[in-house]
Amino acid sequence: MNYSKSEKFFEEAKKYIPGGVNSPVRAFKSVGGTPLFIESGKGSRIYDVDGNEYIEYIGSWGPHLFGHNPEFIINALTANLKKGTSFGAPTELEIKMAKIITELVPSVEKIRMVNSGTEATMSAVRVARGFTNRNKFIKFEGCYHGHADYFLIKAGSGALTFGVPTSPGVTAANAADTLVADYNDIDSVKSLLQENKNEIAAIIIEPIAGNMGVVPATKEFLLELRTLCNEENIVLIFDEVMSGFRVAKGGAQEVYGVQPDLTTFGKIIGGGLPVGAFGGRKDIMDTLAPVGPVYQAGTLSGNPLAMSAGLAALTHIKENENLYDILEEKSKYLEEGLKENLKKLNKSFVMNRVGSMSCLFFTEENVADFNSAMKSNTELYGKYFHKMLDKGIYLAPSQFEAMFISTAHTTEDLDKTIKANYDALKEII
Ligand code: HOZ
Repeated sequence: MNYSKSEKFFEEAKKYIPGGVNSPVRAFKSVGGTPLFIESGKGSRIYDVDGNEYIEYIGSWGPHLFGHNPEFIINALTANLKKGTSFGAPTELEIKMAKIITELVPSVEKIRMVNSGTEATMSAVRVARGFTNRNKFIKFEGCYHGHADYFLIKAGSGALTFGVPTSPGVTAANAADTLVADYNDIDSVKSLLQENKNEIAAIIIEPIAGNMGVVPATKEFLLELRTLCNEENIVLIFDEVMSGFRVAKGGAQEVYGVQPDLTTFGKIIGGGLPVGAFGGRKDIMDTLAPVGPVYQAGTLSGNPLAMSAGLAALTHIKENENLYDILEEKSKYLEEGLKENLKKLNKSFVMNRVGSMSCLFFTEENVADFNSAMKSNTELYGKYFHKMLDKGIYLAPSQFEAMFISTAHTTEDLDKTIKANYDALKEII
């Protein structure tokens, strides 16, 4: 394929933007080569500035549950665009948005809109601290909760991709109240609780980790976390920025049957526009200003355009009874095809999948936590990524990101992907 225009754009971009990108993983640094500059997207396809077409599995890192640019989102945006882009004052759309989220996710009694997952998680921890009058919180190694200072400690996603899970610029003081436990290891949580009796405000977890590849928590682990939080009056926060409305209408908490006290959202709830949210128990949420003393605010929070796109997405989810069955069917089809390829090639690389979120790890050992994810051969993943790209399949440019399937992926798309996967693997192993 010819990538010359992308290469030219990248050189130009690097002059004005650090690394030429506005978010590090996009730079292709961990897989090598030049990032593609995208011109447009429709359904399961994206088109780069050189005119190349790809079947793609990033879906803007999660939001595009229905593929790129579905008509119903364009219509909602167009209708609202004419009314005004931002008021910094309440609109009816915000009520509709809050209402639909509380209907779909029963643990959410009240919700506040923000502009990104990062804002959602940082606000959720602040409100948990304000509610409990405690400072410390527990996160898990390899989980990524956005880039607020105190979360960038043993974090996943881009930080992990570049081997700097704990970022310079995070001061010791910032990190002091962040305690890190091991994913799926309840004993590591119990030890921290014992060492920090009555000091822990919150435990925050991605119930389906999507930032060290896809690594689901076990149900037992989440149930035990729930019990410990009840016993110690700790706020349990599920970071469902990725899994929310992705794996089920009610997110991972519906799949597992475990209710958190607070949930953070992003990605799908914006229908492709920048939206995040955090919500949960009424008594906790009501410690937020202007009802309570915990301050949190934002000029663009609840922005009418973002709300209209998000509301269109959530309404579509609410009204489509068999949506998640369709996604499961497509995702299973792809998983079985890829596993069949591995069998034919005598390789037993691990494929983790929950609904339409999945990850092919280049390791033959079970991946259940950070350390096992780290056993992946990232160099081989880089080779695989480029082989797939050359065959017209656009995957995440990092071993430690998820692969997302949308309702727009057709059987033909999936078959092409399975064939490309076989050919790519054959060429590199
Ligand atoms: N690491 C981010 C997703 N988990 C990447 C976001 C982006 O580059 O847009």
